[in-house]
Amino acid sequence: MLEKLDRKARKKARVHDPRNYVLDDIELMTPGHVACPGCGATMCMRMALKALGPNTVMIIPACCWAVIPGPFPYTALKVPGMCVAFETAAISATAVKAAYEMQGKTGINVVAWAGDGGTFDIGLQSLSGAAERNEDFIYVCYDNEAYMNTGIQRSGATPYGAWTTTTPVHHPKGEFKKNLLDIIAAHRIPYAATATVAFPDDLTRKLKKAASIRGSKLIHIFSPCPPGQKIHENQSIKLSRLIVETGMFPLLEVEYGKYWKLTHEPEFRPVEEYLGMQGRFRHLSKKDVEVIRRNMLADWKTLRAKIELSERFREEDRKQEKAEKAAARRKKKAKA
Ligand SMILES: Cc1ncc(C[n+]2csc(CCOP(=O)(O)OP(=O)(O)O)c2C)c(N)n1
Ligand code: SF4
Ligand SMILES: [Mg+2]
Repeated sequence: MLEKLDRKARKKARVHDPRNYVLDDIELMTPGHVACPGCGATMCMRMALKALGPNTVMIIPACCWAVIPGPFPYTALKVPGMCVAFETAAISATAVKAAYEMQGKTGINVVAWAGDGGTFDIGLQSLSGAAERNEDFIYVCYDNEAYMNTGIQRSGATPYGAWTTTTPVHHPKGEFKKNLLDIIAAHRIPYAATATVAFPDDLTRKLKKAASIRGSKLIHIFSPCPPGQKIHENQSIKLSRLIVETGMFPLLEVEYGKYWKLTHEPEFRPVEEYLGMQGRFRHLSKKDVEVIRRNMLADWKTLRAKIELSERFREEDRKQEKAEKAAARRKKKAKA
């Protein structure tokens, strides 16, 4: 029914159902790129550019996205891009932002656009340094949970139990995925969030919010990779929805490492629905699935506690603000 409504009516009908969401018309990514069909990273970029607009510069370390725009002099990006060494996304973005500022050019979104290998592992040191200094950039990690560009090797973002070429079926990954949001929240940057392309309203709102804040911002986007996760090329959106609705990838925002907020309450569908879609988990036993489910539920307990605590912090802040205002009023009155 929604498809039959015109653009205006669909926009008006928008509730929190991502299917009702109408993306901005602006198109800053062209067809003719060289990504695989169904590539989630490509959808992420298209949506991100719609949110950020033409005053954006992409700083791209070694990853699939260093290849996707196509060979020089052609490019599928209508914004400037700069390819940088694998481990340097955050520091390169810092340098580009500083160069613009020295030229008096403000209002440009300098975006470090890196894969999970370039973020969770090899670029973590440069990201940590830049975040600790609160450098002014948006860091996007499109996370396809392995080093896909070089042939699906395991990364620190690869989940427990997954097959990759370096964690074969008879010896799948035995470690749990690093928690990037926890790591980055510990740097107390003004804004960090998670997103997926199955929730475009949430994703674009978070990017717009990041663009409106000065300092370091990080958006961690789960990004399906059909050849790497062994899914059909038409299943990327479904997979992105299921990772959220099973509770495996909470949609979150965290401000200053202190205020945690859930932006979508999952349905908590069985984790088998998400795992079962992917060839990389086909070898898992019932026991393995149970380990994954229990670990996920334990993570949720910690997360709920953080969210509850955040609400208390906000309440305390409100009280403090009220008290300060009252004191200022009293002072003014006494002077008068
Ligand atoms: C210092 C260095 N080590 C290794 C490589 C080879 N390399 C290029 S892309 C890549 C994989 C990147 O993985 P990720 O960051 O997850 O992005 P994806 O390919 O999955 O998009 C690797 C290992 C390199 N270019 N530079
Ligand atoms: S290998 Fe994966 S991430 Fe890379 S272009 Fe193909 S689908 Fe996209
Ligand atoms: Mg990757």
